[in-house]
Amino acid sequence: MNGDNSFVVVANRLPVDLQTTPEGTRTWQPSPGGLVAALSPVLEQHQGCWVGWPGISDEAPEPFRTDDGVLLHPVRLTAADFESFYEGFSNATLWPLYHDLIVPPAYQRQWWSAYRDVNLRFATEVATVAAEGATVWVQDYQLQLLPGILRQLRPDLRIGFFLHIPFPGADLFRQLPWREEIIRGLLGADLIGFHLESGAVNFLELARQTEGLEVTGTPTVRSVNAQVHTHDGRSVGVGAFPISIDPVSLGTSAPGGVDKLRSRLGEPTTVILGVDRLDYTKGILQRLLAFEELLESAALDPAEVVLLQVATPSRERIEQYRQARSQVEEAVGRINGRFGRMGQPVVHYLHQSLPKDQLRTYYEAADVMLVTPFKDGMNLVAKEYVACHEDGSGALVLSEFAGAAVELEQANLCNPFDIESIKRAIATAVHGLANSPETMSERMLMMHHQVSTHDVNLWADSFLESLAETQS
Ligand code: GDG
Repeated sequence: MNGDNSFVVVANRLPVDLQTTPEGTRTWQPSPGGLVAALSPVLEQHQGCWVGWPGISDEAPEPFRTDDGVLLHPVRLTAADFESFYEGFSNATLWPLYHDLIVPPAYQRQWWSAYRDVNLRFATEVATVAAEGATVWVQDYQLQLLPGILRQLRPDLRIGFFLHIPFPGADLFRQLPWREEIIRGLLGADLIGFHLESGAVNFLELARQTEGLEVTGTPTVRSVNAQVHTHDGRSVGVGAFPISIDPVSLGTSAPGGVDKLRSRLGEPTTVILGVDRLDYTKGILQRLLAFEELLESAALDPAEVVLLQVATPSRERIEQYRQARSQVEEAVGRINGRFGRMGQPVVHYLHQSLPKDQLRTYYEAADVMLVTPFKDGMNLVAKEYVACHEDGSGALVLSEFAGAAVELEQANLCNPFDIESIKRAIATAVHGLANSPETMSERMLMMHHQVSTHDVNLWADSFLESLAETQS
């Protein structure tokens, strides 16, 4: 039997946290992030439903409504599912493959089987909650088979899919033993969205190569001009929809917070900041090495500069994440050993998740923001930093390989594979702020204008309007 939700979002995770009351009762509390903030108005308007995993294995509480009237529908995953579907196929196969093999992907048949099972389970849940003719928006790489399964279960639905990470070139993707299944799964959607036109181009090429399908048009941004024509006579739209931030959900920093932070950091002339999930794609080690060499060569003075690195814990049971963490922590220790003074480390390192308002204070306080991933779908941190510098202060060092570099072209761009390039970009940013503040300010203001006129609402609206226009 069909459900009664005319708009359904499905993502690996539900936007909730498990909380325990003082009496010991467990309750599920909504935890709105950028995606939730962007999708909530649409979900509310349509009495929408969010289907996803509640973040804890072997638990699936009853569906419940948030204060905003959004229905949260939990999907149960066992500890074994979590290991094979999430840590295994999603994060040790697809994640490295889609990020251009920064570490080697592992291809394990048992993980693939779990990925198929879990996608089927999610699809079955969606099929029960979606009303006749409903719009379903599937999110991200963990659920790429879902559009195809759902199309079979419920041909009446209008299905959109958005990929939050890069989509690799055909030569890389073709390594995947289950490449046809993934492409076919995605083609169950009416519209497939990527951050960048390059991802869309890669997908079209694969549809042609692996499935022998006819492709027409070329991908455009925030509209649909390219189609894949499937063997069963459907046309699937493909386009680029660069995600962005919700400036409101960045919150406000506490009054005097910036001064307090700078004072706690020892009143340096220059505060350099990094904020990342601790992920090997983010290039944290490379930026530390670049910083170390700049101190070594006296291009930066340890008495004047500090680097504050927030590295949020992430996927900690996966071996390559453990390695990335230990390499980062070894470098932090070494740099402080070499260049710190008693009570004055030159690198302040936090391996923890901070409250949003504290993060905002860090963004505001930072003279130079370092965003140096080897590969990144978009990178919201870069956009959040820019959004917090509406006065034109600060400088952004940004990897050419972050999706955000397409829009933030006035940043100090660098090649994260080239340590000299990272060093040049950092040194140019630090010295530019001192020597040519007007130019730096103009550049920041241009980027700020871009981010404020292209926010997350534009992302959601343009995707959903394009989806509504697709021909079923
Ligand atoms: C994937 C893609 C794409 C980080 N530390 C803390 C914290 N954060 C928040 C940031 C930002 C978010 O997490 C990270 O988003 P990113 O976009 O930078 O990176 P991924 O997590 O890899 O996201 C990426 C994104 O999906 C969206 O499509 O841009 O390319 O990889 O919002 O602020 N938030 C809080 N405390 C922290 O310590 N509160």
